[in-house]
Amino acid sequence: TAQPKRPITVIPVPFDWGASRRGAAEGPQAIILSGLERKLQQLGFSCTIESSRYLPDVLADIRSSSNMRHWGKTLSTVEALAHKTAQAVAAGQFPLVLGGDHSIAIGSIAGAAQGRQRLGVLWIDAHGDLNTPDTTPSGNIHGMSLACCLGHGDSRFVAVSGQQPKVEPDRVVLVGARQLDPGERELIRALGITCFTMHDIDRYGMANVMEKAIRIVSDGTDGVHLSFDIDSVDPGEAPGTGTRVRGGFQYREVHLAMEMLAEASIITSADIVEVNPLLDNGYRTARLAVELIASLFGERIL
Ligand code: 6HN
Ligand code: MN
Ligand code: MN
Ligand code: MN
Repeated sequence: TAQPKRPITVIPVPFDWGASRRGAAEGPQAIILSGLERKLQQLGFSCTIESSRYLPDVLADIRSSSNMRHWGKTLSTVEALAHKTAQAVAAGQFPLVLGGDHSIAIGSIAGAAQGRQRLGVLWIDAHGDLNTPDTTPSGNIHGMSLACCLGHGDSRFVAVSGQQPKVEPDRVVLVGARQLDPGERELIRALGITCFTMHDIDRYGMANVMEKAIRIVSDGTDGVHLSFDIDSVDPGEAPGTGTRVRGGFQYREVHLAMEMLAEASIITSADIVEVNPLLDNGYRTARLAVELIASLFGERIL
């Protein structure tokens, strides 16, 4: 069946103050230079790459605390991104947000949730990003973004763009987790969030896991946001990222996941985050990101 091809608005977010190291801010440029636009056009999409001028200049903002590092810079950035993402949705476009570190998902999900009552979120990541200022081991906001979207954490971040929470726990699924902090495990249990760990993928296979994940995030929802952290992929394939964890997705496994999402045709907005060209082996990880985006938008082998 022919899928309706909504125009894609690529939204770059050159921001990395939510992580403990620099470099993810160069991710959008690296992904764009790796041929994103031409690839999407080959797949039949009309595609606009936004400039990053919609983002405020945050350098002078030094508001920070030990358990919410650089929160001032991060808050103004995610507020601007929420607005930009919501505009794209309202214009009938597919927002494809390029990170940047994973803190930016607070903004993209806030934007995607505007005008929707029952957003689903598929969070593909080696981590849970379910810490709060009370449980964070690092103070890095990129480890707290999913918790914020669920209404847990710093109230200024939970309240971005008004509506709170952005998403209900029974419409959230994690895939690929293999490094969860104690507080994150507790929150997953307390909220009853479905989490398919690497153990589940080893045991049941990516196809089974993705079938289940797709069913849960699309059941009764009015849109599904994909938040894809490139560190879900094994560091052997994706070395260019800041918080590498061994034992991630293999190359075909992660493509299969994206291909199944294309087939299911459920994703209405997405972010791809944590590509760090400063830690990469050339453009290897950025190029992988473009390939995975292509699979997500329907590229097939035959
Ligand atoms: N990411 N759980 C760790 C923390 O600092 O909270 C790591 C977070 C990594 C976040 O990869 O998006
Ligand atoms: Mn993440
Ligand atoms: Mn809503
Ligand atoms: Mn991660």
